Amino acid sequence: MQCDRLWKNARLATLAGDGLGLVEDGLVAAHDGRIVFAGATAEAPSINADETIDCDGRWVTPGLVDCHTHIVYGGNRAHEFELRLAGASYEEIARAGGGIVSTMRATRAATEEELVASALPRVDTLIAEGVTTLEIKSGYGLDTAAEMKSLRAARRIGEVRPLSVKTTFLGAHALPPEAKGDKDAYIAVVCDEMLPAVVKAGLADAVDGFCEGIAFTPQQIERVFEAAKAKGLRVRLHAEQLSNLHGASLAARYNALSADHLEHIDETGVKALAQAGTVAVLLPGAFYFVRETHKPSVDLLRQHGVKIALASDSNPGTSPLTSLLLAMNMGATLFRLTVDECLAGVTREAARALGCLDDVGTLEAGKWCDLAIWDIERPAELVYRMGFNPLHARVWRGR
Ligand code: DI6
Ligand code: FE
Repeated sequence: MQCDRLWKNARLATLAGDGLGLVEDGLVAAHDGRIVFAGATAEAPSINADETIDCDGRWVTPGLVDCHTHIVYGGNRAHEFELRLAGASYEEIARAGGGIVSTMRATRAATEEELVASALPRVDTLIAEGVTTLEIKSGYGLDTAAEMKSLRAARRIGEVRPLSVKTTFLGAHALPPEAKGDKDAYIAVVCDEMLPAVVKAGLADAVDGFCEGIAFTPQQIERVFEAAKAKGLRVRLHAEQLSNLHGASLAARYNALSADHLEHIDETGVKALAQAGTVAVLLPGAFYFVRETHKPSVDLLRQHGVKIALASDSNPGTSPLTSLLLAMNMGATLFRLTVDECLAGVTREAARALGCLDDVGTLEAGKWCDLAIWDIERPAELVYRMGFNPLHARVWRGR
């Protein structure tokens, strides 16, 4: 077998199948950016590589996948953080015209270039930890021009960095002030104006919404989902974050890729996700940062066989986090996820949540050769440490 590049003397966590897919003495071979073999050295075909890299026994995992971020935005919300430290709640600040709307103002005021420039240091922090696929949502523009600007900035990030970017249109994130409290009228604009423009420009890979008391009702979200379906786009949903409006069941009814947050999900919601094969994306950074106390019911998710992903939710208001390693530690410490669940949650299950499991998320022949190579003795170290980055090297599409 001829290939461009071969990584030998590696310990692999392929994540293929259900578990970690551990291989003690393994190798990965890539050709034209795709994996042609990943597995035990003893089972490998004879390979003739242009370049061979000796991993010296290091661990190799799939490149990490951050499947839920709002990483493109203007300004920051350090001031609101101070208000919260003085006793104000997230919901109080949002209702007083701060929160998402304050980031909307800064996002509208920024140029596309400025949005890219301010996001890149955050994106680079993720890249430095081995992230090779990144989902980026809009939702801080809240009018057609600013939503499109944000999504163009997101696409641009995938052009200027060695990284696969998946974009998600989140027009139904919050009500902009010019809507004067009329949520139904705004949702009509999202469906009839913003979404068609975004789709026409090829700027969205999926559609998301925020189903919550401070955001939109299930009925309003359903209109967005209908519009997405008509355009042939898959949906996902911010559901059950601060209360239970039965968003998970709604998402499942629309065959959603994922339902995200889920702190307040009940068994009916969990069953619906299981039946639809919708991935539960848990966001411990947001849980931690808003000092939520109601935990997502991981036991119910396990019991019903719902796949669990973990993401940073990187955003200025509820999760100013740019570390999937720390998200894993929080998933384990706060939600009691196992090491295997955490590692699968930022690789295989995150890829499933983005609908790109055929291309990334595990080390298997045919997928992009996206690798993270780690200076660790055992995979649990990736979950166990806090604020320490053991990445040795990162490979995106074979390079
Ligand atoms: N849920 C969240 O945690 C973020 N968006 C959402 O729908 C918060 C976004 C923000 O506060 O800026
Ligand atoms: Fe979010």
